[in-house]
Amino acid sequence: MSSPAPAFASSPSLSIISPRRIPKSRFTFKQLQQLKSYSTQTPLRVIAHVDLDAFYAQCETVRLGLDPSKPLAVQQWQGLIAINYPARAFGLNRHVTSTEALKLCPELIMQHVATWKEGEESWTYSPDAFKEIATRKVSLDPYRQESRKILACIKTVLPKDLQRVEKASIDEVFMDLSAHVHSVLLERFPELRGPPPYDDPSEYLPKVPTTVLDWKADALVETGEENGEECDPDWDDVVMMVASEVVRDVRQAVFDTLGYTCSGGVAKNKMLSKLGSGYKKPNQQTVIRNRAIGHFLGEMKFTKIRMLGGKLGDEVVAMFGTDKVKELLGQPLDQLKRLGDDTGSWLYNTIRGEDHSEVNPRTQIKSMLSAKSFRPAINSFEQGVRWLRIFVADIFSRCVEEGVLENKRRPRTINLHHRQGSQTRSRSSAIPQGKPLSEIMLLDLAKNLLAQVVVDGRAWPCANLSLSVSGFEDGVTNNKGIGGFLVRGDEAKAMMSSGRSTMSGGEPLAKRRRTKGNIKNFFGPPSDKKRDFDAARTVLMARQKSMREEDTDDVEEDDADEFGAPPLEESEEQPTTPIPERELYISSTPPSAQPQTHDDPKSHLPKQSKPDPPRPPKHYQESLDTFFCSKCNMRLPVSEKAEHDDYHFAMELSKEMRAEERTVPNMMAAARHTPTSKPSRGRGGPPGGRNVEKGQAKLAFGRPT
Ligand code: DCP
Ligand code: CA
Repeated sequence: MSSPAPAFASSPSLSIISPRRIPKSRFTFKQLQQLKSYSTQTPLRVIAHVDLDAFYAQCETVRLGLDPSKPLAVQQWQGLIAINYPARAFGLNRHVTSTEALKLCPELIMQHVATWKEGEESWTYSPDAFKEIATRKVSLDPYRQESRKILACIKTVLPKDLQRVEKASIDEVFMDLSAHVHSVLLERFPELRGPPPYDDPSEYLPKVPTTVLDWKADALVETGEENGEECDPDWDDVVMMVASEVVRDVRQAVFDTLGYTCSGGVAKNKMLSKLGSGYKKPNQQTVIRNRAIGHFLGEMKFTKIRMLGGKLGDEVVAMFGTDKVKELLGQPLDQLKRLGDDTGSWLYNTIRGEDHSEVNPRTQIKSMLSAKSFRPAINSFEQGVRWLRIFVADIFSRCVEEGVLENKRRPRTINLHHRQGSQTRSRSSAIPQGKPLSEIMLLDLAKNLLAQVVVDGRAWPCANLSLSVSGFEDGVTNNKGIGGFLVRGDEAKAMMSSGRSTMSGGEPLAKRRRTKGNIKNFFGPPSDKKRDFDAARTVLMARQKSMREEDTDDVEEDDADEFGAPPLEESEEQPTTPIPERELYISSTPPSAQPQTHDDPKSHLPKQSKPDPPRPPKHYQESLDTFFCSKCNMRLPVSEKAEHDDYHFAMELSKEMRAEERTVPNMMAAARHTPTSKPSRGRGGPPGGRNVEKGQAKLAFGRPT
């Protein structure tokens, strides 16, 4: 809906005093004043949106020092994820493969994104990356770094005390320019400084002194009215013009300092300013004056509006048989509410150009995720750990950017998602808050989560792993007890690098631990499955041990809550759901009996008549090569000795844990085989983490003290 053309309303009080009608603005002193406080209600509000042109492609052009007029695309495996404007002229878009792209544009420069390689400590640009999808993972770090520089540059252009900037994505920012423009207006137009007539803020502002506004090269969205441009401008037009000067300066500074072009949009709210920045690209800016909103939106497909591009947009199209804003404007509110009350109201306002959402400079990262789909699938704990190292390095470097070393912000929870076929399993644990976050700490936690999945069985082949940290909170900086743990600045950086070198020095951690005379060496050369299980179990044991040590050491601290119970979450197919009580699920099935998806289902153990302990399948009993287990007083095949000992080991571990009256400060699932008469048909953890599935024993732990 178009804003009414300036009506130059007369102040009622003035018209009493003067028989002549003095032309006035239709905006009041109060509305002008509200700009200063970034009010979302003033009709003079002004927001800008800046979006980098073909962002990743520009990053590569700048990084490589290339001529920006040359066609360039950013490649990810066989696809293209960013295409610069010279390349778009050849008809290239994101749906074209790298091979097709070269046919369309033989001189195309294709730069593959940076990647992390399994076993390497940092991402690199590798010419062979596109061939190595199985062993590499994409890194967006180079683009994030540039994004940060751009944001910092934008902030230097705006007055320090009058800026409100929200990073909306890796290449977009919103700026609420209201307060800044307010100060410029008062400087340029002394008549606005007030006080208002009769000291009444509801008095109308004087008329704009000039009818000529210099919009420079800006794209000005037309009003669509026959004499639209002949109407005298009002203060909202002047506000837009001043804001567009600011945006021009911002864009120029980004280009001069960093070499990037971007496009801008200026309008009265976020929704419109974003539509504005995309209206004319590249390297242009568009102003949507209030008087042009109706015309601008009316001509548009509503599916272009944020939030209406996906399912909701499709639903609206299906319900009302149109994708045009103009036609939807004819639908009364109660009709739109067929989509739901809130959605209907939101849609009603949105297509009329109304959006009162704030520019939020404190929009902060809530979670970070690093993931990889495996083609081919991975098949061992060791392989999984190698990917975890990459995920952790990736996430930790982003945590550092968030100020984790200075303890400004830190995550509270770490989550691992594991997908095997159509089944997804999740494991979570709390990140101890009482000591500095380090890469090695995250890796230990991540390994522990993967070990839990492995020990539960049916972990391989794994098609997708993802690690995330969430629950970011501002760091505790004033707590005396915790303060002792905080490491800052250089000290922290040194610690971080030592963490890295510890991890990267030769053998993986799990392997080094295993070689210290552990149970695996006693067993002799293990089968793959056994080795995998051992590795996972070793991690769990080490974790349990270190948690005990931590518990003892840290309990002295002032704030023991910092070491409180982490929420244990476990789910399948669904996002993780917190469990009210801390519980440890103990699988009752020995690993040899657990169904593996790659196993022949017929090879599953037959039902045993005797429930305790597990008995080997018949063909094992026929073997002459047996050993006698004094613990369960029976003879078993030597080939099963390792796993059988595992079973006793796990039983002891389990007993030990039961015996522990106090709770360990972090969740730890133990390797476990509880005697059973038949193999578990369970599929990992209980759905939603609440029910103990068949074949599992549940150990409930009390609340931490
Ligand atoms: N991106 C991606 N995959 C997508 C969309 C985007 O990897 N499906 C990445 C590459 C882009 C960057 O995000 O360079 C920014 O996305 P934009 O949608 O803003 O697209 P561009 O900046 O590339 O182009 P434009 O000039 O249209 O903004
Ligand atoms: Ca962009």
